[in-house]
Amino acid sequence: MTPDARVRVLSDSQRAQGEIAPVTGDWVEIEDTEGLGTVIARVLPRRTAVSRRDPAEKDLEQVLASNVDVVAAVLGLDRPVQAGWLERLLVMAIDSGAEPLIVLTKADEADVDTPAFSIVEAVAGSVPVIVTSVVDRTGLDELLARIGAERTLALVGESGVGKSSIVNALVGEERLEVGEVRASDAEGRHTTTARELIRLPGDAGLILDTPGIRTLGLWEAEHAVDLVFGDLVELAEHCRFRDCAHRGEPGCAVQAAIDTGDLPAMRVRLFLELVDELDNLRKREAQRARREKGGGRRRR
Ligand SMILES: Nc1nc2c(ncn2[C@@H]2O[C@H](COP(=O)(O)OP(=O)(O)OP(=O)(O)O)[C@@H](O)[C@H]2O)c(=O)[nH]1
Ligand SMILES: [Mg+2]
Ligand SMILES: [Zn+2]
Repeated sequence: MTPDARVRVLSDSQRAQGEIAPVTGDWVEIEDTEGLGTVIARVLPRRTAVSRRDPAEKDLEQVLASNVDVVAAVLGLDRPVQAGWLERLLVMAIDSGAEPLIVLTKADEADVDTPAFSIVEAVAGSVPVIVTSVVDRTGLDELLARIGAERTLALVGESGVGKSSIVNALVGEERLEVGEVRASDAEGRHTTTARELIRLPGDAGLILDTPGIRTLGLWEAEHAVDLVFGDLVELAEHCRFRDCAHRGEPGCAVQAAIDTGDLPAMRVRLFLELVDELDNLRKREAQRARREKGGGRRRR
């Protein structure tokens, strides 16, 4: 979009392979050329960027969207909530530099006594949570209020949780294709295959839909300790023992905060689970690295 019109421009393949390939949400400079027509001359610096480490190439950062103001980690209440998954999604949201938000979908299908709400609350910390349903329109006004004119909200989450359905509900028409989920395990079918920026009617802002993501890895898990559980890391500095495991040691500041009711016990449990999981992940990584090194020697 330019101030005057919507234009179609080329992104030459050389640039697409360069250090900054344009992604959905970028502001770009365009120029007219002789042979190619209008092309992208430059990608302007990004205010925020939703990114993950490329699962295939461990150290490569993959930018999924840029210049968004709010990143919503979307979870479906039609399936069990995995704390570890939410932690990793939140890392993407917080690390983007935008405001993080948690959106729970399909409230109309939620079990009344599902543990989902307490798990989400324990992980969320100070991140706001909005419960929605496109069937009875629960929470949609609340979600709209988080966007607002000239702001952009990006939706990220697993396939089938209802990201595109939210877009359609806010736009007021079937703007995007929506896919069924498998009845046995609520697994989605990866209906959305491209990222798309959509303008909401009545100057209500923009919404960015993304394809479902399957994996977030070690990098996200490591950063979850600081980004999602930063308050606990800080608190733990006040434990009497430097190597306190917060599992009943004397002088444990974490336990003290649970006892005074300042800290939900569930939040601490999930934190300790993450720390354990990370230990295991790191051990396995180290083993794999050793194996790969050994294999290399044998080949020589
Ligand atoms: N009951 C109920 N079903 C919903 C709700 N929102 C979405 N669904 C259903 O969930 C399924 C998946 O919805 P989509 O919007 O395609 O999910 P998505 O997150 O965009 O999935 P991908 O594009 O594959 O990443 C569809 O069958 C929707 O009708 C809701 O609030 N309530
Ligand atoms: Mg979709
Ligand atoms: Zn402690």
